[in-house]
Formats: sequence, C-alpha cells, structure tokens
Amino acid sequence: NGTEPWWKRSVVYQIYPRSFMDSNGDGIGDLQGIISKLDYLCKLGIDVIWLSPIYDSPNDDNGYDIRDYRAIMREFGTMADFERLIKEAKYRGIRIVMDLVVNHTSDEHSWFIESRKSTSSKYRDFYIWREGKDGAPPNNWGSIFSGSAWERDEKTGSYYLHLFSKKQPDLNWEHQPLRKEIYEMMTFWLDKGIGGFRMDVINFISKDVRFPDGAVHPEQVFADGSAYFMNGPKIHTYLREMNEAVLQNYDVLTVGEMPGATPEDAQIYTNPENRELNMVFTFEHMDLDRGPYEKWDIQPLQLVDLKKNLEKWQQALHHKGWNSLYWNNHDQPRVVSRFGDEREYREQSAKMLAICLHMLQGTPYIYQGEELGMTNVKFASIEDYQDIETINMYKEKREQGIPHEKIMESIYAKGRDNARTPMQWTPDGGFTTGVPWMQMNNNVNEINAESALANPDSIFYTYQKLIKLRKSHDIITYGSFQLLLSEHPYLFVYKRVLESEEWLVVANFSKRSEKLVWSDCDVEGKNGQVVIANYEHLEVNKKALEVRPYEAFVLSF
Ligand code: TEU
Ligand code: CA
Repeated sequence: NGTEPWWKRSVVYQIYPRSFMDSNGDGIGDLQGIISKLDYLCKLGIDVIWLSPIYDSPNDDNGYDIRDYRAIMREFGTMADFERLIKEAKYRGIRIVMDLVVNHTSDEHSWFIESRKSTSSKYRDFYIWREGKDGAPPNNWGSIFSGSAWERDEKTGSYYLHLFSKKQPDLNWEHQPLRKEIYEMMTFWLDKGIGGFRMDVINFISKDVRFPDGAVHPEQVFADGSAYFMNGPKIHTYLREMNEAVLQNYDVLTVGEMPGATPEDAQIYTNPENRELNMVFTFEHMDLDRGPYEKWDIQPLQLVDLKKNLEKWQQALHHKGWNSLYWNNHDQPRVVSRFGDEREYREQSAKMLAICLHMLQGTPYIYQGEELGMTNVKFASIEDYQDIETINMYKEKREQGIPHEKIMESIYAKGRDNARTPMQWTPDGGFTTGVPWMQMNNNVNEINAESALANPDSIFYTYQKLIKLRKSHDIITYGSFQLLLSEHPYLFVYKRVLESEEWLVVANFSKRSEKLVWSDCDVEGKNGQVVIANYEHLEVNKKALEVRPYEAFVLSF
C-alpha cells in the first residue's frame, strides 16, 4: 500500500566497479562500462544498483580507502560519467546507492595529512591518536588486516588507530567537526539524486574511548556479545544525529554493514521509529562455516545452523524492522562454491540457493556474477592475489611457519578475490580488450552472460523470475515465516503465510535424494500450485515426494 517504503519490494544488484566492465581497454572496470550494461541489468529486472566505492582512492583496499570524498576515482572516469550513469539508470527506473565509508579514510586524505603534521593541527582530532606504553602500542588490539591496530607516527611519536590497513586511519566520531564534514559530504551526493547509502562497517564508528585491552583478534565478539569496537556506546546517537541532519530529508535506502550485530541489535537499528537505518547486513550466517577465532579456520557448514540462524533473523525483525538477504558480496567467497556444488550440480544448486534466499522476508541483494552462477577461483601462486587482507594474512602466517599449502586452502575457501575476478560477459571474456587487472576465472567459456541469455533454463532466468514474482505477490514481502523440519540435515523447508495464502518453500542443500512427507508440512490433501522450481515434473499429489539433488521448489496453497 502507499505508505510502505519502496525498498521493501526492491531487489538490489551490487557492482564491484573494478571488476564489472572495462570500456577503455586499461583492464580496469569503469563507469562507462557500467552504463553499457544497464540494459542487461534491466533485463534481469533489478531496481537498485549498489556501487562499491568509486571515490578518489590510492586503492590500498580497492576504494575502501578514500582520499577525496567528492571526486571520482581516476581509473573509473569522471564526475560527468557519474552524472550520466545516474541519469541513464533513472531513465530505466533504477536507483544508484553509493558506498559510504566513514569509519576511516585513506592516509592520503588531506585531513590525515594535516592531522599527522602536529598535535596542535586543526585536524588532529579528526583521527584517533594515543600515546604508546613503554615503546609498545596503546593496547593489544589487532587489525582485521593483520598486525597491530596501531601505527606509530614518526613526526609526533604518537600512535594512530587503524582497524583495517595502516593506510586506513580510523576517523574520530567523538569529534563534532568531523561529523559535520561527513553530513555535508552525504548531502553533496544525495543532492546529485542518488538512491541511498550502503554504510561500510558503520557499527564500528563508536569505540570504547578508554581503549582497554580487548580480544586479541578484532572480530572476536565476547561471550556477552560485547566487542571492543563493534556496536559501541554512541552508535545509536550518531545514527540518529545523521538521520536528523541529512537522511530524513530524502526518500532513500540505507543499509548498514554490521559485523558482530545480533538480531536484538538489528531490532534497534532497523525499527523505523528509531530513525536510524532501514536495514543492516548481518555477518552471523556468513560466520557459520568458520572456527571461533577467525574466518580462515574452515569448518563445514551444518545446514541446521544456517536454518536456525535465518529463522532467528526472520522472526526477530518480522513487524519490528527489516532484513537484508544475501549470500554474496565483494568480501565473501562465491556461494555456489561455498554452500552449493560448483561441479556436478552447479546450475541446480545455484538456482536452489537463489530460490531459498529470495523467498525469505527482506530485501534481496544479488552480487555481480551470482546470477550466472560464477564460482570461486584457484590461482596457483600467491602473487596472483590482489586483496590486501589475503596478502597480509599470507605474510603473517608464513612468518608463523604455517605451510604454504595450508594457507592456500584457506584462501581458496574464503579469500575475497574469489568474488573479485572480472565479470564473465562472453565465452572469451568480454570484460576488457586489454589485460584485466586480475586474472579471469578459467571457466568463462562455459559460465558467461551471453551463454546464459541464450539458454532459457539458465540461472539468469531463475533470478529474473524470482524478481518478477516479488513484484506481483505480497506474500513474499509481507508474509510471516515459519521453519519446518528444523532438525533435517539436508532439507531447508519453510512456509510463508499471508492471510489465507500459504507458500511452501523446499530446498535440498545436498546431492542426496531426500524423502519429504507432505503431512510433515501439514499440506496433505491440499493440491499446491508450482510457483517456481529448478526441476521439471513435480509430482505434488501423492503422500510423499523424493526431493532430488539440490532440488528447490515453491508451492502455493
Ligand atoms: O568490510 C568490513 C569487514 O569487516 C570485512 O573486512 C570482513 O570482516 C572481512 O573482509 C571478512 O573477510 C568492509 C568492506 O566491505 C571491505 O571490503 C573493506 O575491506 C572493509 O570494510 C574496510 O573498509
Ligand atoms: Ca577502464
């Protein structure tokens, strides 16, 4: 109905511009390349494009280290290109959401250059400076990109905080003049007609300013859910101030990336009455196939854990807030290789994962190439990897004497470059006429947009249909969620209910055939209509059904 916000029924497509489409043959994706692919995205049917950062940057962390918030990265093009992208997208009914990276800047940002000059600099308090202790850093915090989270600056002998790379100094949100600069910058972009912001690690911006020694590993969340820099003491104050100062004046989408946030945190962040954010990206379901210490400790996913985690988030935010729904982004390995089967059942498992995710309540995010079933990659040498997180981790673990092969297993499973190989447009590549900044995946001749568009049974058309269904069935956006067969190790079975309408979603996360008894789903005797399925010939009207390997279907009753 009229009062419901538009983003509850939208599907967002995430573009990592560096790897999406190169228009000028320098091997690096760019804005004109994106413009040339808008008709492809129109055909898919998406409503919003989230662009990973396109601001001026030295690219230590591929744009997540911003040097000038009001300039376009040279490799990506010009402000005129950006304004043309906005116009061309708008003409096609597509909004452009920008990536707001305000927990830190690049160390080449003019604010930091001034800040480090002297302790009396006007910009000193734009960043977090502390004195060391007996020649050691101020505390034992680790950087997410390895090593200490503190870097000693020669000029003044003080240490500055960087939760990420040493070229990404953290901004000091306690300092009101900094917050004012950020709000003015946000207004600058919103006045250009963007559709909103994805906010990078936004729940890190409030820290415990006593900077106590904490968990040695930065992402470790303490048993009581607290961590030393996530969901800090003033986070809600800052988000409400940001809303008051900027966001409330625009009808835009805001999604906060929130490592360490729980459903209870999200109930506060996404409750519309709190005027904070529309939705958040949780990491909980992305942390189920790892050890307690760090993401590189690989553990096989237990489907029951995934089902229960998604159920927790669905129930916690139903009628209270709003969920984002994702399997992929530029930091995560490709889901078909991670939770599906990239070899024997690649297409079926990719479709199953899409159906299972898009039938949940929330706004779905599709990461570039997910709609093609693009897979992880295995480069032979560490030299072929570009991601600073991977490179720093490799160096650190080699110094600890961990064998190359063991580290490479972790990189193959969880490295971020899995998601950053160039988008596969045609059987011979189609990303660039030059040498791509990162090697293309060698399965491009089989997995590419051209082949997908020519094949009516491709994964692409499953995504296209899921997006269409969302537009015409309120039950997907507003129905309640009920998990069934919660202990089943291979089948993810749930219901969506809206008034008298009932949809049953069945997804087989395994290559085994699994028996499904209709009475267990209390639909016995009712003849369901197939809404969408990834196999042909669904025998519905018997007492039980053999669910085939990676089979997924939705029945409406
Ligand atoms: O990521 C936040 C973050 O914590 C990730 O680094 C994630 O924990 C890690 O990559 C898991 O392997 C955001 C951006 O999405 C990421 O690309 C940036 O590197 C990071 O912030 C710093 O801006
Ligand atoms: Ca280019």
